[in-house]
Amino acid sequence: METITVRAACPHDCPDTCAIRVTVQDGRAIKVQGDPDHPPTHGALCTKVSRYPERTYHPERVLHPLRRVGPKGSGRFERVSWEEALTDIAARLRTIAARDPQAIVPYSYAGTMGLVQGESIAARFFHRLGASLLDRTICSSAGGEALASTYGGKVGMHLEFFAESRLILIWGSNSIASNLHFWTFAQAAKRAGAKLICIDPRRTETADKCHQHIALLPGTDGALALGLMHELIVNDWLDDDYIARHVDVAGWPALRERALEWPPERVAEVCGITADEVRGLARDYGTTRPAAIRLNYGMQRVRGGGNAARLVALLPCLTGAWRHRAGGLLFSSSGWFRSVRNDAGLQRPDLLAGRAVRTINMSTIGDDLLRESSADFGPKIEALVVYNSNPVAVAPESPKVVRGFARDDLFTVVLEHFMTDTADLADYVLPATTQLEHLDVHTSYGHTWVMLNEPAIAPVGESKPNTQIFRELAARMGFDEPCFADDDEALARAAFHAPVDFDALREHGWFKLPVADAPFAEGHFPTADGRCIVDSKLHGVPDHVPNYEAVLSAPALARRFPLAMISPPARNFLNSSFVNVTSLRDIEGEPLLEIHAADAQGRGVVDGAMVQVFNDRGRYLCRARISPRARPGVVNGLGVWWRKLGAGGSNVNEVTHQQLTDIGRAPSFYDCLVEVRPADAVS
Ligand SMILES: Nc1nc2c(c(=O)[nH]1)N[C@H]1C(S)=C(S)[C@@H](COP(=O)(O)OP(=O)(O)OC[C@H]3O[C@@H](n4cnc5c(=O)[nH]c(N)nc54)[C@H](O)[C@@H]3O)O[C@H]1N2
Ligand SMILES: Nc1nc2c(c(=O)[nH]1)N[C@H]1C(S)=C(S)[C@@H](COP(=O)(O)OP(=O)(O)OC[C@H]3O[C@@H](n4cnc5c(=O)[nH]c(N)nc54)[C@H](O)[C@@H]3O)O[C@H]1N2
Ligand code: SF4
Ligand SMILES: [Mo]
Repeated sequence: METITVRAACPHDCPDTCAIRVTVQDGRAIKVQGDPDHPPTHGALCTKVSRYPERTYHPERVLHPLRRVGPKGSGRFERVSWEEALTDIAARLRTIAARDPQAIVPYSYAGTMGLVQGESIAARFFHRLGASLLDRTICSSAGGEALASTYGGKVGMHLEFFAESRLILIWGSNSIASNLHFWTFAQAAKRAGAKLICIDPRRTETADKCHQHIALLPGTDGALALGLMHELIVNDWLDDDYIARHVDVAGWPALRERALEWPPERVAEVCGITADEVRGLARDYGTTRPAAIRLNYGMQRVRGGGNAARLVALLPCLTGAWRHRAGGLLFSSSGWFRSVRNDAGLQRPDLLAGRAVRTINMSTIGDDLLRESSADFGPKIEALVVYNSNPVAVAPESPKVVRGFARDDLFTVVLEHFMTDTADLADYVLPATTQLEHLDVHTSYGHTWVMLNEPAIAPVGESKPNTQIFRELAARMGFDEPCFADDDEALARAAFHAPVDFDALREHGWFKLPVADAPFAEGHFPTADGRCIVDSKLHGVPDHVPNYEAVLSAPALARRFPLAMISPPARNFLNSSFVNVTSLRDIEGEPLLEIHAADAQGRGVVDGAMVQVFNDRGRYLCRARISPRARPGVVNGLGVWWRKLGAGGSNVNEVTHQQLTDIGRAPSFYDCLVEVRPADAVS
């Protein structure tokens, strides 16, 4: 019996990017464990990924190419050979491309965050083809562009130094569920006497463990940040020296004036909290050193998410919190990798050869699949190639997404591990390898280590890496540029510029970027003049932008649908990944709607009963849990279930909409009014 250990990295869309050791016995992965030597993740994996062998050898893995034989969505597929599948797919794509290659749309996101199995050969393929480009906005572009308009990039504090903070605001983040290794450092700070405050409409398991929980209404973070600024100004808690030297001097007076219009009483009314909560939070933030903010994506999935993220990001610039390495803010660390990543080398946009192709926003795929050709839109979408994503479950307003994917005249190819809701609506499903079966390299959006993932086992069944599938498809399309012959190791080697060295990465498994401990202690923001931006050329001076759908901003709609619904992730799933892993689904049980007792009363909603959650866009079924985790007026629909494994073939995105955020063209999933009634009520 031969047992070896292989060095890997977690590929999932999670800020932690854990270092993993895979134990392989006679060619079979039997155990995955965290690597205790990796400083930011120190040997702990989350429950989801510690079940990786269960997912990898799942009896429902797609093991060979499949071609649809029944009507779309019937679930009837037949096994075909790779040769047959790829030849037919290439022929179909060629026919469409002969009319207009922009009618072909790639659809991919972060099923794997790997640079090789993400956008390398795949991007080259679509660039060479002249297909539509995809605007990858579904998760973080509101906050990301907001940060770029404030600090000049997605840069922030080091994860580890949160352990030394005296005050941590955990803002729009359920860290215990979605950023476990940050939570470890926050716990260390707590043990050393730091105060932890959670700002979240939902009383999460993270909120339970903080000293204080401020349960504001969804989409009101911008107002809260303005209120904090008001208090910082009137109480003289600003760091005038830091502002004078490192803040955009032209923009600050206008913001100062705006903030003075937000006294605690006004903030309290808009946010649905008390004026004392605003004052107390401002006092803590204004008078504690060092003070850190862990901002996360939850607060930017609303209409004003971009402006709100800008306002929060300015707080540590006004108090000079950046002077200390344990002060400042972390939203995403991905910008630190910008200078070492060779994205153009991997993705080769030059293969577009000067063709101006349109861009499709992945967040409006529901509407866009239902559009006809027009001068404004360009050609009707005739083909979709989906990889690393499950849009039928995760994209907003799924009634339209499903109708779009179900179109008889749409040709859809899905590269997947499993028959997801999206794969069910495909013409071809191609089996892809998992992280244990392929080579990859990773950056992170929660720490500053570059990571390597070595393949631990041979591909399961007939599965192939995404790269190999696109290589073989390129050959059949007649794309003979040498870049289509690059193998995965060549791609991994090409992924980074110095000082990241692939051979050293292979030896050690990871490489820490040289980022200063307190990067903005002396300014040096990655902006044109090194100062943080208040008045952005693109977006002006930030302001509170109310939700599309809320009691205060849309009173007529709120009379019909009075409850605000947020749909944060369930702890044991990762977006829609892992929903089909039985042991994890057993922990989650069923799709749940948390509702406050005051809202359940009068609606005939009883604890544990099935309910319909609905609005004009659609309805979904789930089980009601009367719970103090929900605040009055807000219900929490935990996501993101596979529709077919949820109740009545539906999930939370039945009711979300496709209107975009103020900055970053992102979905506003948590800006959504609904009504709730018992499932057996007659509509
Ligand atoms: N277990 C698990 N981990 C995950 C994921 C997962 O699905 N499951 N998803 C991964 C992905 S894709 C991402 S992008 C990251 C980050 O993922 P996020 O989606 O940021 O996940 P959370 O940390 O749960 O943060 C969301 C929190 O924001 C709160 N929230 C909702 N609306 C508002 C609001 O208007 N204001 C404020 N202040 N809070 C609000 C929600 O109640 C929730 O607790 O996590 C990753 N990690
Ligand atoms: N209502 C609501 N909707 C949401 C959210 C929410 O909070 N509420 N969260 C949003 C967020 S933050 C995000 S990031 C998106 C996430 O949306 P997606 O990026 O689509 O994430 P997943 O649902 O995890 O689907 C990823 C798929 O990729 C597949 N995959 C993994 N690795 C590979 C590989 O190597 N090759 C191939 N071919 N496939 C692979 C997995 O099997 C999985 O089915 O969802 C968004 N949708
Ligand atoms: S999902 Fe996140 S916490 Fe879990 S193993 Fe992967 S990187 Fe680590
Ligand atoms: Mo995400």
